[in-house]
Amino acid sequence: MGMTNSRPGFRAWAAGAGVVAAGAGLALAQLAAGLIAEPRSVPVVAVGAAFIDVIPASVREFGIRTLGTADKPVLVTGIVVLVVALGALAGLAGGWRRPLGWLVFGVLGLVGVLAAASRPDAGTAAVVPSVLAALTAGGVLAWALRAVERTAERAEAGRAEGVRGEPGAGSVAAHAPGRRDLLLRGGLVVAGSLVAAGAGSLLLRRRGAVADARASFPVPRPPTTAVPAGADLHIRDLTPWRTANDVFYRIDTALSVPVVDPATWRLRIHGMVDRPLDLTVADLRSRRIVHRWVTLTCVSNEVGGDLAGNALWTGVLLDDLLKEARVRPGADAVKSTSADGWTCGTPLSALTDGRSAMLAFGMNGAPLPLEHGFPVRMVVPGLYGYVSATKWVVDIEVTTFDRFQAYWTTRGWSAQGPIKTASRIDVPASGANVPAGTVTVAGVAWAQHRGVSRVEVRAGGGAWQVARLAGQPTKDSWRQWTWTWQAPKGTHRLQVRAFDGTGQVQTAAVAPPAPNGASGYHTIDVTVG
Ligand SMILES: Nc1nc2c(c(=O)[nH]1)N[C@H]1C(S)=C(S)[C@@H](COP(=O)(O)O)O[C@H]1N2
Ligand SMILES: [Mo]
Repeated sequence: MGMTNSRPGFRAWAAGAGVVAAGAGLALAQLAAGLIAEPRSVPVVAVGAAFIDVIPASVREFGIRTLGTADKPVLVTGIVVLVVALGALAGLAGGWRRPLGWLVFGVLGLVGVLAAASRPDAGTAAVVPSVLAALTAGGVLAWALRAVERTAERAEAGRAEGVRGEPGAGSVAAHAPGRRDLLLRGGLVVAGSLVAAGAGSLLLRRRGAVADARASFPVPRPPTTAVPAGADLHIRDLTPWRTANDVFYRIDTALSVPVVDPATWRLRIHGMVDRPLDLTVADLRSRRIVHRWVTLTCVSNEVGGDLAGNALWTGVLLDDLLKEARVRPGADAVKSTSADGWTCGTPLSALTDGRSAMLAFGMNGAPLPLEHGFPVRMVVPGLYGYVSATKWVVDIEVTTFDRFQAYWTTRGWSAQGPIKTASRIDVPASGANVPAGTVTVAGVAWAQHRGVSRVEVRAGGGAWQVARLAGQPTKDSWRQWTWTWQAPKGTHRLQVRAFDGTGQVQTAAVAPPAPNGASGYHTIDVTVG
Protein backbone atom coordinates (compact mmCIF):
# COMPACT_ATOMS: atom_id res chain seq x y z
CA MET A 1 0.00 0.00 0.00
CA GLY A 2 2.90 2.31 0.86
CA MET A 3 4.18 2.32 -2.70
CA THR A 4 0.79 2.77 -4.25
CA ASN A 5 -0.17 5.56 -1.87
CA SER A 6 2.94 7.54 -2.55
CA ARG A 7 2.24 7.91 -6.25
CA PRO A 8 1.41 11.52 -7.19
CA GLY A 9 -1.72 10.28 -8.95
CA PHE A 10 -2.95 8.67 -5.77
CA ARG A 11 -2.23 11.80 -3.80
CA ALA A 12 -4.30 13.91 -6.16
CA TRP A 13 -7.18 11.45 -5.83
CA ALA A 14 -6.85 11.39 -2.05
CA ALA A 15 -6.82 15.18 -1.86
CA GLY A 16 -9.86 15.24 -4.13
CA ALA A 17 -11.62 12.75 -1.87
CA GLY A 18 -10.87 15.03 1.06
CA VAL A 19 -12.36 18.03 -0.73
CA VAL A 20 -15.50 16.08 -1.66
CA ALA A 21 -15.78 14.83 1.94
CA ALA A 22 -15.41 18.32 3.38
CA GLY A 23 -18.07 19.57 0.98
CA ALA A 24 -20.41 16.74 1.96
CA GLY A 25 -19.89 17.60 5.62
CA LEU A 26 -20.67 21.27 5.07
CA ALA A 27 -23.71 20.35 2.98
CA LEU A 28 -25.17 18.06 5.61
CA ALA A 29 -24.53 20.69 8.25
CA GLN A 30 -26.46 23.18 6.13
CA LEU A 31 -29.37 20.76 5.91
CA ALA A 32 -29.29 20.11 9.66
CA ALA A 33 -29.18 23.85 10.39
CA GLY A 34 -32.17 24.28 8.08
CA LEU A 35 -34.08 21.51 9.86
CA ILE A 36 -33.47 23.02 13.28
CA ALA A 37 -34.15 26.44 11.71
CA GLU A 38 -31.12 28.00 13.30
CA PRO A 39 -28.96 29.94 10.83
CA ARG A 40 -26.33 30.65 13.46
CA SER A 41 -25.69 26.91 13.84
CA VAL A 42 -24.29 26.63 10.30
CA PRO A 43 -20.67 25.74 11.24
CA VAL A 44 -19.06 28.26 8.90
CA VAL A 45 -21.39 31.02 10.12
CA ALA A 46 -20.82 30.10 13.77
CA VAL A 47 -17.05 30.06 13.31
CA GLY A 48 -17.20 33.38 11.45
CA ALA A 49 -19.25 34.96 14.23
CA ALA A 50 -16.96 33.58 16.92
CA PHE A 51 -13.96 34.80 14.93
CA ILE A 52 -15.39 38.33 14.78
CA ASP A 53 -15.86 38.16 18.56
CA VAL A 54 -12.30 37.17 19.35
CA ILE A 55 -10.25 39.30 16.95
CA PRO A 56 -9.03 42.66 18.24
CA ALA A 57 -11.37 45.57 17.57
CA SER A 58 -8.73 47.26 15.39
CA VAL A 59 -8.63 44.29 13.02
CA ARG A 60 -12.41 44.17 12.96
CA GLU A 61 -12.60 47.86 12.10
CA PHE A 62 -9.95 47.45 9.43
CA GLY A 63 -12.06 44.71 7.87
CA ILE A 64 -15.17 46.85 7.89
CA ARG A 65 -13.25 49.86 6.52
CA THR A 66 -11.71 47.99 3.63
CA LEU A 67 -14.55 45.62 2.80
CA GLY A 68 -17.63 47.54 3.87
CA THR A 69 -20.75 45.39 3.84
CA ALA A 70 -18.83 42.69 1.96
CA ASP A 71 -16.92 41.91 5.17
CA LYS A 72 -19.19 39.02 6.20
CA PRO A 73 -19.44 37.31 2.78
CA VAL A 74 -15.67 37.63 2.43
CA LEU A 75 -15.15 36.11 5.87
CA VAL A 76 -17.55 33.24 5.19
CA THR A 77 -15.98 32.57 1.78
CA GLY A 78 -12.55 32.63 3.37
CA ILE A 79 -13.60 30.07 5.96
CA VAL A 80 -15.18 27.82 3.30
CA VAL A 81 -11.96 27.97 1.25
CA LEU A 82 -9.96 27.15 4.36
CA VAL A 83 -12.21 24.21 5.20
CA VAL A 84 -11.92 22.90 1.64
CA ALA A 85 -8.13 23.26 1.78
CA LEU A 86 -8.08 21.44 5.11
CA GLY A 87 -10.31 18.83 3.46
CA ALA A 88 -7.62 18.25 0.86
CA LEU A 89 -5.12 17.99 3.69
CA ALA A 90 -7.38 15.50 5.48
CA GLY A 91 -7.49 13.48 2.26
CA LEU A 92 -3.71 13.42 1.96
CA ALA A 93 -3.20 12.70 5.64
CA GLY A 94 -5.93 10.04 5.62
CA GLY A 95 -4.40 8.44 2.54
CA TRP A 96 -1.19 8.07 4.47
CA ARG A 97 -2.69 7.06 7.82
CA ARG A 98 -6.46 6.67 7.87
CA PRO A 99 -7.04 7.97 11.43
CA LEU A 100 -5.33 11.23 10.50
CA GLY A 101 -8.18 12.00 8.10
CA TRP A 102 -10.66 11.54 10.92
CA LEU A 103 -8.44 13.64 13.15
CA VAL A 104 -8.46 16.63 10.80
CA PHE A 105 -12.25 16.53 10.41
CA GLY A 106 -12.67 15.85 14.11
CA VAL A 107 -10.71 18.97 14.99
CA LEU A 108 -12.66 21.01 12.43
CA GLY A 109 -15.92 19.67 13.88
CA LEU A 110 -14.78 20.55 17.37
CA VAL A 111 -14.01 24.11 16.29
CA GLY A 112 -17.53 24.30 14.84
CA VAL A 113 -19.08 22.89 18.03
CA LEU A 114 -17.21 25.33 20.25
CA ALA A 115 -18.09 28.25 17.99
CA ALA A 116 -21.78 27.31 17.82
CA ALA A 117 -21.98 26.76 21.57
CA SER A 118 -20.34 30.13 22.23
CA ARG A 119 -23.11 32.06 20.50
CA PRO A 120 -25.40 33.95 22.88
CA ASP A 121 -28.32 31.80 24.06
CA ALA A 122 -27.32 28.95 21.75
CA GLY A 123 -29.43 25.87 22.45
CA THR A 124 -27.83 22.43 22.65
CA ALA A 125 -29.21 21.72 19.17
CA ALA A 126 -26.89 24.41 17.79
CA VAL A 127 -23.92 22.04 17.95
CA VAL A 128 -25.68 19.31 15.95
CA PRO A 129 -24.72 20.61 12.46
CA SER A 130 -21.02 20.74 13.36
CA VAL A 131 -21.07 17.25 14.83
CA LEU A 132 -22.89 15.93 11.76
CA ALA A 133 -20.45 17.73 9.47
CA ALA A 134 -17.45 16.06 11.10
CA LEU A 135 -19.06 12.61 11.08
CA THR A 136 -20.18 12.97 7.47
CA ALA A 137 -16.84 14.29 6.25
CA GLY A 138 -14.92 11.58 8.12
CA GLY A 139 -17.23 8.85 6.90
CA VAL A 140 -17.23 10.00 3.28
CA LEU A 141 -13.46 10.34 3.36
CA ALA A 142 -12.93 6.85 4.75
CA TRP A 143 -15.28 5.41 2.12
CA ALA A 144 -13.73 7.41 -0.73
CA LEU A 145 -10.17 6.63 0.28
CA ARG A 146 -10.92 2.93 0.35
CA ALA A 147 -12.28 3.15 -3.17
CA VAL A 148 -9.32 5.24 -4.35
CA GLU A 149 -6.86 2.79 -2.80
CA ARG A 150 -8.52 -0.18 -4.37
CA THR A 151 -8.51 1.53 -7.72
CA ALA A 152 -4.82 2.27 -7.32
CA GLU A 153 -4.18 -1.34 -6.33
CA ARG A 154 -6.12 -2.52 -9.30
CA ALA A 155 -4.14 -0.29 -11.63
CA GLU A 156 -0.92 -1.57 -10.02
CA ALA A 157 -2.04 -5.16 -10.35
CA GLY A 158 -3.05 -4.47 -13.93
CA ARG A 159 0.37 -3.07 -14.69
CA ALA A 160 2.03 -6.01 -13.01
CA GLU A 161 0.03 -8.42 -15.11
CA GLY A 162 0.60 -6.36 -18.18
CA VAL A 163 -3.12 -6.10 -18.71
CA ARG A 164 -4.03 -2.44 -18.23
CA GLY A 165 -6.87 -1.99 -15.84
CA GLU A 166 -7.93 -5.65 -16.16
CA PRO A 167 -6.66 -7.66 -13.22
CA GLY A 168 -6.92 -11.39 -13.34
CA ALA A 169 -9.75 -13.24 -11.63
CA GLY A 170 -9.20 -13.79 -7.92
CA SER A 171 -7.09 -10.65 -7.57
CA VAL A 172 -7.72 -8.67 -4.39
CA ALA A 173 -8.72 -5.77 -6.57
CA ALA A 174 -11.08 -7.74 -8.77
CA HIS A 175 -14.07 -5.71 -7.59
CA ALA A 176 -12.26 -2.42 -7.27
CA PRO A 177 -13.88 0.49 -9.04
CA GLY A 178 -12.17 1.86 -12.14
CA ARG A 179 -11.30 5.54 -12.54
CA ARG A 180 -14.55 6.29 -14.28
CA ASP A 181 -16.40 4.58 -11.45
CA LEU A 182 -14.54 6.72 -8.97
CA LEU A 183 -15.49 9.89 -10.78
CA LEU A 184 -19.07 8.73 -10.96
CA ARG A 185 -19.18 8.06 -7.23
CA GLY A 186 -17.54 11.38 -6.49
CA GLY A 187 -20.07 13.05 -8.75
CA LEU A 188 -22.93 11.38 -6.93
CA VAL A 189 -21.62 12.57 -3.57
CA VAL A 190 -21.21 16.09 -4.93
CA ALA A 191 -24.74 16.00 -6.39
CA GLY A 192 -26.16 14.73 -3.09
CA SER A 193 -24.26 17.44 -1.26
CA LEU A 194 -25.68 20.13 -3.52
CA VAL A 195 -29.21 18.86 -2.95
CA ALA A 196 -28.72 18.76 0.84
CA ALA A 197 -27.13 22.20 0.92
CA GLY A 198 -29.87 23.60 -1.32
CA ALA A 199 -32.65 22.15 0.83
CA GLY A 200 -30.95 23.48 3.97
CA SER A 201 -30.61 26.92 2.43
CA LEU A 202 -34.27 26.97 1.42
CA LEU A 203 -35.33 26.06 4.96
CA LEU A 204 -33.07 28.76 6.38
CA ARG A 205 -34.43 31.30 3.92
CA ARG A 206 -37.97 30.43 5.05
CA ARG A 207 -36.94 30.95 8.65
CA GLY A 208 -35.36 34.26 7.59
CA ALA A 209 -38.56 35.30 5.83
CA VAL A 210 -40.65 34.55 8.91
CA ALA A 211 -38.13 36.37 11.10
CA ASP A 212 -38.56 39.36 8.79
CA ALA A 213 -42.34 39.02 8.96
CA ARG A 214 -42.01 38.99 12.73
CA ALA A 215 -39.91 42.14 12.68
CA SER A 216 -42.69 44.00 10.91
CA PHE A 217 -45.51 42.20 12.74
CA PRO A 218 -47.82 44.85 14.13
CA VAL A 219 -48.37 44.39 17.85
CA PRO A 220 -50.86 46.85 19.30
CA ARG A 221 -48.77 48.92 21.65
CA PRO A 222 -49.51 48.49 25.33
CA PRO A 223 -50.00 51.89 26.99
CA THR A 224 -46.72 51.12 28.74
CA THR A 225 -44.44 48.13 29.18
CA ALA A 226 -42.95 49.69 32.30
CA VAL A 227 -42.98 47.66 35.48
CA PRO A 228 -45.87 48.87 37.65
CA ALA A 229 -44.71 51.07 40.50
CA GLY A 230 -43.69 49.15 43.61
CA ALA A 231 -43.64 45.71 41.99
CA ASP A 232 -39.86 45.56 41.76
CA LEU A 233 -37.80 46.04 44.91
CA HIS A 234 -34.62 46.52 42.84
CA ILE A 235 -32.55 44.36 45.13
CA ARG A 236 -29.24 43.24 43.72
CA ASP A 237 -29.33 39.67 42.30
CA LEU A 238 -33.05 39.39 43.00
CA THR A 239 -34.90 38.12 39.90
CA PRO A 240 -36.40 41.17 38.17
CA TRP A 241 -40.18 41.35 38.36
CA ARG A 242 -40.45 41.58 34.59
CA THR A 243 -38.58 38.92 32.65
CA ALA A 244 -37.00 40.15 29.43
CA ASN A 245 -37.95 38.15 26.34
CA ASP A 246 -34.42 36.99 25.60
CA VAL A 247 -33.93 35.46 29.05
CA PHE A 248 -37.44 34.05 29.43
CA TYR A 249 -37.23 30.31 30.13
CA ARG A 250 -38.06 28.14 27.17
CA ILE A 251 -39.65 24.71 27.40
CA ASP A 252 -41.10 22.74 24.52
CA THR A 253 -40.80 19.47 22.68
CA ALA A 254 -39.77 21.15 19.43
CA LEU A 255 -36.29 20.13 18.30
CA SER A 256 -36.61 22.73 15.57
CA VAL A 257 -38.52 25.89 16.35
CA PRO A 258 -41.76 25.76 14.34
CA VAL A 259 -41.55 28.46 11.69
CA VAL A 260 -45.09 29.75 11.16
CA ASP A 261 -45.81 32.38 8.53
CA PRO A 262 -48.20 34.94 10.07
CA ALA A 263 -49.63 35.67 6.62
CA THR A 264 -50.97 32.13 6.26
CA TRP A 265 -51.59 31.40 9.96
CA ARG A 266 -55.14 30.31 10.76
CA LEU A 267 -56.73 29.35 14.04
CA ARG A 268 -59.78 27.15 14.05
CA ILE A 269 -62.03 27.25 17.08
CA HIS A 270 -64.45 24.37 16.70
CA GLY A 271 -65.92 21.27 18.37
CA MET A 272 -68.75 21.76 20.84
CA VAL A 273 -69.65 25.23 19.58
CA ASP A 274 -72.56 26.60 17.56
CA ARG A 275 -70.47 28.97 15.46
CA PRO A 276 -67.01 27.65 14.61
CA LEU A 277 -64.44 30.39 14.00
CA ASP A 278 -61.63 30.45 11.47
CA LEU A 279 -59.36 33.34 12.40
CA THR A 280 -56.47 35.10 10.71
CA VAL A 281 -54.03 37.40 12.47
CA ALA A 282 -56.00 40.37 11.13
CA ASP A 283 -59.21 38.86 12.53
CA LEU A 284 -57.60 38.60 15.95
CA ARG A 285 -56.31 42.14 15.80
CA SER A 286 -59.77 43.45 14.97
CA ARG A 287 -61.12 42.03 18.27
CA ARG A 288 -60.83 43.72 21.66
CA ILE A 289 -57.15 43.79 22.61
CA VAL A 290 -55.97 43.41 26.20
CA HIS A 291 -52.55 43.75 27.85
CA ARG A 292 -52.00 41.59 30.94
CA TRP A 293 -49.08 40.72 33.19
CA VAL A 294 -48.93 36.96 33.76
CA THR A 295 -46.25 34.73 35.27
CA LEU A 296 -45.80 31.45 33.40
CA THR A 297 -44.50 28.44 35.29
CA CYS A 298 -43.38 25.04 34.11
CA VAL A 299 -44.61 21.93 35.91
CA SER A 300 -41.07 20.56 35.62
CA ASN A 301 -39.75 23.33 37.82
CA GLU A 302 -37.99 21.92 40.87
CA VAL A 303 -38.45 23.61 44.23
CA GLY A 304 -36.15 26.63 43.99
CA GLY A 305 -35.88 26.27 40.20
CA ASP A 306 -36.04 29.03 37.63
CA LEU A 307 -38.57 27.72 35.09
CA ALA A 308 -40.85 30.69 35.63
CA GLY A 309 -41.04 34.10 34.00
CA ASN A 310 -43.27 37.15 34.09
CA ALA A 311 -44.22 39.16 31.02
CA LEU A 312 -46.76 41.65 29.72
CA TRP A 313 -48.85 39.71 27.22
CA THR A 314 -50.89 41.41 24.51
CA GLY A 315 -53.74 39.61 22.83
CA VAL A 316 -57.41 38.68 22.82
CA LEU A 317 -59.28 37.10 25.72
CA LEU A 318 -60.22 33.49 25.01
CA ASP A 319 -63.46 34.15 26.85
CA ASP A 320 -64.44 36.73 24.20
CA LEU A 321 -63.72 34.28 21.38
CA LEU A 322 -65.47 31.36 23.08
CA LYS A 323 -68.55 33.54 23.64
CA GLU A 324 -68.46 34.42 19.96
CA ALA A 325 -68.25 30.74 19.07
CA ARG A 326 -71.10 29.94 21.49
CA VAL A 327 -69.93 26.95 23.50
CA ARG A 328 -72.53 24.22 23.83
CA PRO A 329 -73.54 22.88 27.21
CA GLY A 330 -71.68 19.78 28.39
CA ALA A 331 -68.20 20.85 27.27
CA ASP A 332 -65.59 20.93 30.04
CA ALA A 333 -62.29 21.09 28.15
CA VAL A 334 -60.39 22.75 25.39
CA LYS A 335 -57.90 20.74 23.38
CA SER A 336 -55.38 23.01 21.73
CA THR A 337 -52.87 21.94 19.08
CA SER A 338 -49.71 23.63 17.89
CA ALA A 339 -48.35 23.90 14.36
CA ASP A 340 -45.98 21.04 15.19
CA GLY A 341 -48.70 18.77 16.50
CA TRP A 342 -48.18 19.18 20.25
CA THR A 343 -51.45 18.98 22.18
CA CYS A 344 -52.68 20.42 25.42
CA GLY A 345 -55.84 20.01 27.50
CA THR A 346 -57.20 22.97 29.47
CA PRO A 347 -60.29 23.12 31.68
CA LEU A 348 -62.92 25.19 29.88
CA SER A 349 -63.71 26.89 33.20
CA ALA A 350 -60.22 28.41 33.39
CA LEU A 351 -60.84 30.10 30.06
CA THR A 352 -64.26 31.47 30.88
CA ASP A 353 -64.22 32.29 34.61
CA GLY A 354 -63.11 35.88 34.10
CA ARG A 355 -59.36 35.42 34.46
CA SER A 356 -57.04 36.76 31.75
CA ALA A 357 -56.82 33.59 29.67
CA MET A 358 -55.76 34.79 26.28
CA LEU A 359 -54.47 34.23 22.80
CA ALA A 360 -51.33 36.31 22.98
CA PHE A 361 -49.37 37.74 20.08
CA GLY A 362 -47.35 40.30 22.00
CA MET A 363 -44.78 39.74 24.74
CA ASN A 364 -43.42 42.76 26.61
CA GLY A 365 -44.54 44.99 23.76
CA ALA A 366 -42.82 42.96 21.01
CA PRO A 367 -44.13 40.24 18.72
CA LEU A 368 -43.70 36.81 20.32
CA PRO A 369 -40.16 35.55 19.78
CA LEU A 370 -40.14 32.54 17.45
CA GLU A 371 -39.16 30.30 20.40
CA HIS A 372 -42.08 31.57 22.45
CA GLY A 373 -44.78 30.76 19.93
CA PHE A 374 -44.83 33.31 17.10
CA PRO A 375 -47.26 34.35 15.83
CA VAL A 376 -49.84 33.35 18.46
CA ARG A 377 -49.86 31.33 21.69
CA MET A 378 -52.11 30.69 24.64
CA VAL A 379 -51.51 32.17 28.09
CA VAL A 380 -53.66 31.13 31.06
CA PRO A 381 -52.93 32.52 34.53
CA GLY A 382 -52.83 29.87 37.26
CA LEU A 383 -52.17 26.76 35.18
CA TYR A 384 -48.80 25.17 34.44
CA GLY A 385 -47.61 25.65 30.87
CA TYR A 386 -48.13 22.03 29.83
CA VAL A 387 -51.90 22.33 30.31
CA SER A 388 -52.40 25.86 29.09
CA ALA A 389 -49.65 27.72 27.27
CA THR A 390 -49.76 26.24 23.75
CA LYS A 391 -47.22 28.00 21.54
CA TRP A 392 -47.67 28.26 17.75
CA VAL A 393 -51.33 27.43 18.40
CA VAL A 394 -53.37 26.60 15.29
CA ASP A 395 -56.37 24.65 16.56
CA ILE A 396 -58.69 24.94 19.54
CA GLU A 397 -61.33 22.28 19.98
CA VAL A 398 -64.02 22.65 22.59
CA THR A 399 -64.65 19.15 23.94
CA THR A 400 -64.71 17.05 27.10
CA PHE A 401 -61.74 15.67 29.05
CA ASP A 402 -63.00 12.10 28.70
CA ARG A 403 -62.68 12.31 24.92
CA PHE A 404 -58.94 12.97 24.51
CA GLN A 405 -55.53 12.78 26.10
CA ALA A 406 -53.04 15.58 25.58
CA TYR A 407 -49.33 15.13 24.83
CA TRP A 408 -48.09 15.05 28.44
CA THR A 409 -51.14 13.27 29.83
CA THR A 410 -50.34 10.24 27.69
CA ARG A 411 -46.87 10.34 29.28
CA GLY A 412 -48.12 10.07 32.84
CA TRP A 413 -48.56 13.72 33.82
CA SER A 414 -51.86 14.84 35.35
CA ALA A 415 -54.65 16.01 33.09
CA GLN A 416 -55.21 18.92 35.48
CA GLY A 417 -52.33 21.21 36.34
CA PRO A 418 -53.16 24.12 38.64
CA ILE A 419 -49.99 25.92 39.75
CA LYS A 420 -48.97 25.11 43.32
CA THR A 421 -48.15 28.02 45.61
CA ALA A 422 -44.38 28.35 45.62
CA SER A 423 -41.62 30.58 46.91
CA ARG A 424 -37.94 30.88 46.22
CA ILE A 425 -34.90 32.47 47.85
CA ASP A 426 -32.77 34.25 45.22
CA VAL A 427 -30.54 36.26 47.57
CA PRO A 428 -28.21 35.14 49.05
CA ALA A 429 -27.45 32.35 46.63
CA SER A 430 -27.46 28.80 47.92
CA GLY A 431 -24.03 28.01 49.36
CA ALA A 432 -22.99 31.68 49.46
CA ASN A 433 -20.59 33.18 51.99
CA VAL A 434 -21.90 36.40 53.51
CA PRO A 435 -20.40 38.72 56.12
CA ALA A 436 -21.98 38.58 59.56
CA GLY A 437 -24.42 41.32 60.48
CA THR A 438 -27.32 42.69 58.47
CA VAL A 439 -28.02 40.41 55.50
CA THR A 440 -30.70 41.07 52.90
CA VAL A 441 -32.64 37.92 52.08
CA ALA A 442 -34.97 38.21 49.08
CA GLY A 443 -36.83 36.20 46.51
CA VAL A 444 -40.06 35.70 44.63
CA ALA A 445 -43.26 33.84 45.45
CA TRP A 446 -46.11 32.86 43.20
CA ALA A 447 -49.64 31.54 43.39
CA GLN A 448 -51.02 32.74 40.08
CA HIS A 449 -54.57 33.95 40.07
CA ARG A 450 -54.86 33.49 43.83
CA GLY A 451 -52.13 35.99 44.61
CA VAL A 452 -49.52 35.99 47.38
CA SER A 453 -50.71 37.44 50.70
CA ARG A 454 -47.78 36.66 52.97
CA VAL A 455 -44.25 35.27 52.85
CA GLU A 456 -42.35 33.90 55.83
CA VAL A 457 -38.68 33.13 56.24
CA ARG A 458 -36.76 31.35 58.93
CA ALA A 459 -33.11 30.88 59.67
CA GLY A 460 -31.60 27.84 61.35
CA GLY A 461 -34.95 26.24 62.08
CA GLY A 462 -36.02 29.20 64.26
CA ALA A 463 -39.42 30.85 64.31
CA TRP A 464 -40.98 31.96 61.04
CA GLN A 465 -40.48 35.67 60.37
CA VAL A 466 -42.74 37.77 58.18
CA ALA A 467 -41.07 39.10 55.05
CA ARG A 468 -41.79 42.50 53.54
CA LEU A 469 -43.72 42.19 50.28
CA ALA A 470 -43.36 44.24 47.13
CA GLY A 471 -46.49 45.58 45.53
CA GLN A 472 -48.77 43.15 43.72
CA PRO A 473 -50.18 44.81 40.60
CA THR A 474 -51.93 41.55 39.69
CA LYS A 475 -52.64 38.21 41.35
CA ASP A 476 -51.53 36.57 38.11
CA SER A 477 -47.88 37.53 38.54
CA TRP A 478 -45.28 36.55 41.07
CA ARG A 479 -44.50 38.79 44.00
CA GLN A 480 -41.11 39.85 45.27
CA TRP A 481 -40.34 39.69 48.99
CA THR A 482 -37.44 40.61 51.24
CA TRP A 483 -36.41 40.06 54.83
CA THR A 484 -33.59 41.60 56.80
CA TRP A 485 -31.63 39.07 58.75
CA GLN A 486 -29.27 39.79 61.63
CA ALA A 487 -26.98 36.95 60.70
CA PRO A 488 -24.69 35.43 63.34
CA LYS A 489 -21.49 33.63 62.34
CA GLY A 490 -21.76 30.02 61.27
CA THR A 491 -23.52 27.95 58.66
CA HIS A 492 -27.26 28.49 58.61
CA ARG A 493 -30.21 27.00 56.85
CA LEU A 494 -32.70 29.44 55.34
CA GLN A 495 -36.24 28.44 54.43
CA VAL A 496 -39.14 30.26 52.85
CA ARG A 497 -42.86 29.66 52.51
CA ALA A 498 -45.67 31.63 50.93
CA PHE A 499 -49.37 32.03 51.64
CA ASP A 500 -51.74 32.50 48.75
CA GLY A 501 -54.51 35.08 48.50
CA THR A 502 -56.94 32.79 50.30
CA GLY A 503 -54.58 32.58 53.27
CA GLN A 504 -53.57 29.00 52.49
CA VAL A 505 -49.92 28.25 53.21
CA GLN A 506 -47.94 26.38 50.58
CA THR A 507 -47.54 22.70 51.36
CA ALA A 508 -44.40 21.53 53.15
CA ALA A 509 -44.89 18.05 51.69
CA VAL A 510 -41.92 17.31 49.46
CA ALA A 511 -42.96 16.14 45.99
CA PRO A 512 -41.08 15.82 42.70
CA PRO A 513 -42.32 17.63 39.56
CA ALA A 514 -44.16 14.57 38.18
CA PRO A 515 -47.08 14.18 37.89
CA ASN A 516 -48.45 17.63 38.77
CA GLY A 517 -45.73 19.93 40.11
CA ALA A 518 -43.02 19.93 42.76
CA SER A 519 -43.71 21.02 46.32
CA GLY A 520 -41.90 21.59 49.59
CA TYR A 521 -40.11 24.58 51.08
CA HIS A 522 -37.14 26.03 49.26
CA THR A 523 -34.20 25.52 51.61
CA ILE A 524 -30.66 26.82 51.24
CA ASP A 525 -27.50 26.82 53.34
CA VAL A 526 -25.35 29.90 53.66
CA THR A 527 -22.13 30.50 55.52
CA VAL A 528 -21.93 33.64 57.58
CA GLY A 529 -18.34 34.67 58.23
N1 LIG B 1 -46.37 23.94 20.97
C1 LIG B 1 -45.93 23.78 22.22
N2 LIG B 1 -46.35 24.62 23.18
C2 LIG B 1 -45.93 24.49 24.45
C3 LIG B 1 -45.05 23.45 24.81
C4 LIG B 1 -44.63 22.56 23.79
O1 LIG B 1 -43.86 21.62 24.01
N3 LIG B 1 -45.09 22.76 22.51
N4 LIG B 1 -44.63 23.33 26.10
C5 LIG B 1 -45.44 23.96 27.15
C6 LIG B 1 -44.76 24.04 28.41
S1 LIG B 1 -44.48 22.57 29.21
C7 LIG B 1 -44.44 25.22 28.99
S2 LIG B 1 -43.87 25.28 30.58
C8 LIG B 1 -44.59 26.49 28.27
C9 LIG B 1 -43.32 27.27 28.26
O2 LIG B 1 -43.46 28.43 27.51
P1 LIG B 1 -42.18 29.28 27.17
O3 LIG B 1 -41.23 28.37 26.45
O4 LIG B 1 -42.62 30.42 26.34
O5 LIG B 1 -41.60 29.73 28.49
O6 LIG B 1 -44.98 26.28 26.94
C10 LIG B 1 -45.98 25.31 26.76
N5 LIG B 1 -46.39 25.36 25.39
MO1 LIG C 1 -43.72 23.01 31.22
